[in-house]
Amino acid sequence: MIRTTASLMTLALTVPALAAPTVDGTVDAAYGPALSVQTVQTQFGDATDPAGLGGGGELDAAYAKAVNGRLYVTITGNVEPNFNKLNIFIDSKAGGENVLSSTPVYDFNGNGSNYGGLTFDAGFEADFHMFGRWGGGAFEVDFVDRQGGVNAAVPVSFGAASAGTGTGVQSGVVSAGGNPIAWDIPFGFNNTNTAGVGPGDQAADQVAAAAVTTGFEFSIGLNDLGNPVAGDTVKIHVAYGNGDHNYHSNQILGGLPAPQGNLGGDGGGGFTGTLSGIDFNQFAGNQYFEVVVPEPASLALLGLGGLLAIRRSA
Ligand SMILES: [Ca+2]
Ligand SMILES: [Ca+2]
Ligand SMILES: [Ca+2]
Repeated sequence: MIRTTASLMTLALTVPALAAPTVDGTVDAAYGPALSVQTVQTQFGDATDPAGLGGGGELDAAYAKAVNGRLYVTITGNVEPNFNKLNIFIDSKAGGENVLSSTPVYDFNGNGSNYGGLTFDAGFEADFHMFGRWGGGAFEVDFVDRQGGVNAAVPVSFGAASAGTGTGVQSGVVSAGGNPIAWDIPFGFNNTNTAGVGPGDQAADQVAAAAVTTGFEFSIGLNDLGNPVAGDTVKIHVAYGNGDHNYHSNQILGGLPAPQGNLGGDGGGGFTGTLSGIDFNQFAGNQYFEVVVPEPASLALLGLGGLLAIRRSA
């Protein structure tokens, strides 16, 4: 009786580790607990429209998991339909930029160059920049290989939602074109959250933030991220800012110490035309979170099989 219970517990602990999330903008149990939970209220507006079409933007929590050769990520919260940007920087291979270069030119009016001078926490060297935005129609996503910041013309893959356009729940695909991605990036966007963090610059209600289940979700092939292998750590930094990439909100994951207002472009809420004054070393804690690439599912199954064989022979 005890042995049976132990075996079932082993199964219960092991099976979720093999399950891949469904990419639809809603957090699956397959992710496990959040890797980062918001620490400050939002100064970019608190979303109140249950249809997901109103104003307000916030980053409530982050979930990530590498499984079956792909990285799955969900950022819960809201993205205002005014072309404000949800920015996700990924450090998944050697090299990259700890201080972003202004050389790469991408996005509307080449505004990606406004990131030049922004400094991440020590140890975070960005390789890729993904960003999403919408204006009430289709949710759109770009994926940029920054190539170390040394080239102006960097490869960019783009995708717009193909389902649910104009509503608060959408989905689509950033199509593989070989450069920079060899495999599609499916994404889901669900903007219907009206809870989570409230408006302001004070400490966030982290229980409420962790309870939000909807937001932006995608998966990407590990081979399109420099092919991190089992045991490697992928670091992810998330920032909510304006459409021109020159004014950041106070919604960052990992979160900023509270109280904290908008970062603006100078780190203190001021507008300078670029993000060059932001240095995340000036804020306690890491403004990124980590996900470790696990052993391949086949090896995990082997481990489970071996464990059961030992129990049977006992
Ligand atoms: Ca890197
Ligand atoms: Ca909220
Ligand atoms: Ca920091």
